[in-house]
Amino acid sequence: MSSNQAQHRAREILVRYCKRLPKIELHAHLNGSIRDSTLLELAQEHDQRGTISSYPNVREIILKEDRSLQECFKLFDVIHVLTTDHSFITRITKEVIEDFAAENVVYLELRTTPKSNVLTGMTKRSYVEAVLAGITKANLVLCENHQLHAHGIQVRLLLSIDRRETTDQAIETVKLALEMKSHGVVGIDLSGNPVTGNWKTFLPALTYARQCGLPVTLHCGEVHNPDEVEEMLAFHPDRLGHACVLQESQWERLHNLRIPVEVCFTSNLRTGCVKSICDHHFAWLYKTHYPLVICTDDRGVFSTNLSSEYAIAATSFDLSEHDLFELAKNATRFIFAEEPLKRHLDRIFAGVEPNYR
Ligand code: 6MZ
Repeated sequence: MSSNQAQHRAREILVRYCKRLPKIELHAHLNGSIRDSTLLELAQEHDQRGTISSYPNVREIILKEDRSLQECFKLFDVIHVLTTDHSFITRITKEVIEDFAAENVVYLELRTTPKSNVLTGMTKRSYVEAVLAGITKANLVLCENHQLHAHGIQVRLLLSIDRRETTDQAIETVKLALEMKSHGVVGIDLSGNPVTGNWKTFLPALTYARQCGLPVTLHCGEVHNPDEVEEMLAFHPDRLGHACVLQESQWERLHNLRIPVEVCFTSNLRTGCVKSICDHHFAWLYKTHYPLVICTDDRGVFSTNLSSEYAIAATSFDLSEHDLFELAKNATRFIFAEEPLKRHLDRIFAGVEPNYR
């Protein structure tokens, strides 16, 4: 076997292993995780209804390979035009869950920004209800095919606040999350274009969430903004998304705070938040036994999946299969869901551990 063939074979074995591994996904945006084929179908439907002006343009934007961070946010604007119907929201939720289940994700914390739209009669509440309907549909389909998904997939929801929103809109989202707690909403996320708005606008809403016992995760340090990073660390959220661009003293501070970090390799590389995989802060986090979890961010927008992200960790940082298993297993410590579910997930990992030593 040539060395190329051997490498190819080793890669195949690794990818198969990563797919088989039970995994926890804690940073996945619903509208960033839609299949390209579904987006194209929705675009065609809108084209026939005359609700988008140029199908070829939309198609080109959807299928573009490389995107800067700002181009990503242009794409999100396009996607949001395509997903304004309740039925579409239900459909994409169901498909996204099926896709994660198909690669052995056993717990998915899906996040999405509740949106209102006067034209389609959508309110933040009806948006979330459409998402919940998608979760129910996915559960039904997956139950019917339970032999394909030995451990099943538990889905919980985080409601996101977009950095373009106002304080009042953010508070509305937190109130909605509190009302929907019994339906599987387990926390709040602050996301959106990092060069837009001021995160302090959302501090009243985030503080309110915390006072009411809702965990909070913040997108932090996707771009150079040391003052914001400083303030976010002082707020001490329950988790941090990305945390790529920090100053020396802030890395030290983070190290002491031990706030779990949601790491998204492909997203960080594609958007240029991190120059190369060798420069990725995962190396430092991992070496120092820092609490972290590997995630996808936007599996559709970045054409990735959680198994590939684990494979990237293995090949780029020389991790063994057992190291990957430990990473996946430890992620249960950082979920926002209730304790009994944590114990259920721990049992899944304990049950399969002998196969992964
Ligand atoms: C910050 C991001 C993001 O909420 O409509 N989003 N926010 N940084 C990122 N890194 C690339 N990727 C996605 O999903 C899409 C929304 O998630 C946030 C943005 O607000 C985007 O509009 P939902 O389901």
